[in-house]
Amino acid sequence: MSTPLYTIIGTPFSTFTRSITLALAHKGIPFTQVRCVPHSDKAYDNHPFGFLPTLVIHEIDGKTVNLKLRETSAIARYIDRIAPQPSLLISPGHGKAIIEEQLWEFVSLVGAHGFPAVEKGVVKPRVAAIDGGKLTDSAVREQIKPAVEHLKRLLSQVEELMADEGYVFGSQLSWADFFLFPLLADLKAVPEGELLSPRLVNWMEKMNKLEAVKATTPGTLSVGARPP
Ligand SMILES: N[C@@H](CCC(=O)N[C@@H](CS)C(=O)NCC(=O)O)C(=O)O
Repeated sequence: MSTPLYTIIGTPFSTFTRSITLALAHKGIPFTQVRCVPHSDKAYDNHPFGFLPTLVIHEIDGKTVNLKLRETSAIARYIDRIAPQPSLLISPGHGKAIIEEQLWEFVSLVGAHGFPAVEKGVVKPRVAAIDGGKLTDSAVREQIKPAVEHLKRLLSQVEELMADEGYVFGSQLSWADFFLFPLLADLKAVPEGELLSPRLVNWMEKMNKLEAVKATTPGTLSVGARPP
């Protein structure tokens, strides 16, 4: 078997990294994954600010380039261009979309507001408390109370943007699902997963049936893993 043309730099534990590996798996693009955490030497070797992920493109048109592409939304655009099918884009009429750009609006909102609210506010402190083993459940709940209140509001705003059933944009699986899923899979793995509404739980059950989701689950919080 030939060496994959793409390497993704980032631990499976990283939610932004998983958005990309979900798409690569869904589109059947072979890749190698280098498991490292943010701000590690490996991360800095590939990203000026030590963030995850970086997609290393080894060849373009048969020529070795080893180009390092950073920023998840830029990587998503590249993947769409080299492998347009199966499409992860939407058209007007998919879910609540009136124009195509509402897909990227959703993706950007999830990255800019969802990531800090879910990961920094709730999941990371909860996992640190579980691993530390010193705080009681009620002490943790007290500590993260403001973050939980913020997250509740954010989840209901996210749900507002979603179609009433199916994927984020109804019948069309899209990048919106692949950006939201890693965050909510982490949330579901901690006690604050109780914040997920029936609509979000149904959506997660639908997502869990995808082969790409199954293929990218090892190494994530949802199976009790820790980085890298
Ligand atoms: N804007 C970046 C954000 C990526 C990001 O925040 N990745 C996380 C890992 S999931 C990270 O590297 N965080 C390091 C930090 O916050 O210092 C992108 O879209 O790729």
